[in-house]
Amino acid sequence: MKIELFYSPVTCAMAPYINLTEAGADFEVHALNFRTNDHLSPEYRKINPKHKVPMLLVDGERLTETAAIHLWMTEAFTDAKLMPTDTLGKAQAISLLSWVSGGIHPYLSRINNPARVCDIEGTAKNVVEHASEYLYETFGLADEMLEGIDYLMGDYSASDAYFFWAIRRFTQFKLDLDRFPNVSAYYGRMQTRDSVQKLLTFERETIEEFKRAA
Ligand SMILES: N[C@@H](CCC(=O)N[C@@H](CS)C(=O)NCC(=O)O)C(=O)O
Repeated sequence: MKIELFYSPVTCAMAPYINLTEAGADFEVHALNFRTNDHLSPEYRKINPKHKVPMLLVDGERLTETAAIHLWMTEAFTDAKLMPTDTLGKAQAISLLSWVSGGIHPYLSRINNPARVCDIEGTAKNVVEHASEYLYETFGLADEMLEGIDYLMGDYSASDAYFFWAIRRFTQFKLDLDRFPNVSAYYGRMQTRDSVQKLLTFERETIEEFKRAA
């Protein structure tokens, strides 16, 4: 089976990178440079009209959306135990992935680029404030969920890599993680995983490569 991951540094495409690594999968990475708008190129739009990452090609078949990508990965690499196997447990795992995808990610995106939500002059600050307030509420929920457990589902599972990305973006936007001691400890715990360290090294190398090519 040929697995190709379309990835860009700092983006949520780090989640499938981490989980493919957790699964011991053999995969090829196509790194897109968002700074030079690789994702908006006609070539990439042809293979992914959504012009987003992550995207997988599995034996040439396209798969987009982080939750679906992880559902596929879980079934393709059963030994990796990326989600529980019982029906309810699997649905709860998808629920967590969907929560990050629909309930957290869009608010991080609007802090990253407020004009995408509203480009009326003078509104950017307000967009960022509303998104931040919402994220503080959401991270409060995550903090409660993580009380007394190491990972979102107790043991490590697919959604942890996606939430890890969200926390990283949260800190990159200078939001205050110290308000959430359980999330903060979890963020540190995630960084002790070999898969996360491998991703962070790969990310650094990719950014260096982009700089050299500029
Ligand atoms: N709903 C998608 C969201 C993916 C997404 O928004 N990816 C961002 C990077 S974190 C992206 O590729 N943005 C580029 C663009 O929107 O043009 C998923 O769950 O995978």
